[in-house]
Amino acid sequence: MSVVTELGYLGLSVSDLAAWRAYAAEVAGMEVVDEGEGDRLYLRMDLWHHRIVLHADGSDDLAYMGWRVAGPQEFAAMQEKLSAAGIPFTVGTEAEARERRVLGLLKLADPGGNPTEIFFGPQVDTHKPFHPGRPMFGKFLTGSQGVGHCILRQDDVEAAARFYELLGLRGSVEYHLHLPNGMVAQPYFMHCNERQHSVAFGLGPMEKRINHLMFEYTELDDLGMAHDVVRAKKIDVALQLGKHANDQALTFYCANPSGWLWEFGWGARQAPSQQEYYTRDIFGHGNEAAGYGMDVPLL
Ligand code: MBD
Ligand code: FE
Repeated sequence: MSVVTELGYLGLSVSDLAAWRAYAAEVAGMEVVDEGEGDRLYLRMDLWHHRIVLHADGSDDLAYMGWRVAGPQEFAAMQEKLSAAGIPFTVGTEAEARERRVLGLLKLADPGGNPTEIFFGPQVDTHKPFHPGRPMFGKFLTGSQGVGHCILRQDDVEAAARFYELLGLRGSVEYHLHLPNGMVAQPYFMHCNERQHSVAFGLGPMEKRINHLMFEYTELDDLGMAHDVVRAKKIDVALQLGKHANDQALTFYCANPSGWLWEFGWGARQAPSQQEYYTRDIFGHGNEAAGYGMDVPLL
């Protein structure tokens, strides 16, 4: 049985690399690494070579997501599982694996058409302490929980759920949200480790592949500091500070330089072993800046 263990890395296509460099460092506190290639920057959140690559190729959307498997045996077993399920994939060449700083790489697409990669063996720079882009009280919460979570575009939620189940994630609908138009939004959340969800979908049609990336600080004060910076820079906030019912993280959502959202968080609980659903959040998460695909009433 081969299952993915974490959302390990993301590639983002961006048009304004300079704006992203400033946002990642000064707003989020990530370490920006420029290796002089000219067409990309790396964002570090821990000891990995990178968790995020910013590719300056202009589409301002998700470029790819990387899901980790434990090692070479799991990597081979995953290929057998995908083949048996009739899911097409290509095995990354040595050059492609080196580009991602991994030992082994598969490339495929999820049912929504989102470029998806499965890898093992990330380059971990244990010799290079994490150095935040601005002073931080603590760290980014990664480790066995991976980068964070994403909400993705999926036209067919059932197909998406079956695909991510095959990869080894579990989950279900976790909210029934009554919309002003009388419809009920039923977002679907899936996990593969203690992080309450690593991927979610089912919030309706989306312009981009990705609605948001959530990442988490270990210290509440870092979330507060980020919030102060966002307010001082007058960056659009789509959802105000609030606490989700499912992961119970304190979060807010603000625009990134590509015009989609980063959800800054702290204090999430771990995934419970049995499914639950909710009809609203615990507090906050008021809707503020509209037009970011998060105009859903969570309260
Ligand atoms: C989340 O992380 C989220 O983005 C939404 C919309 C609801 C619950 C948890
Ligand atoms: Fe989220």
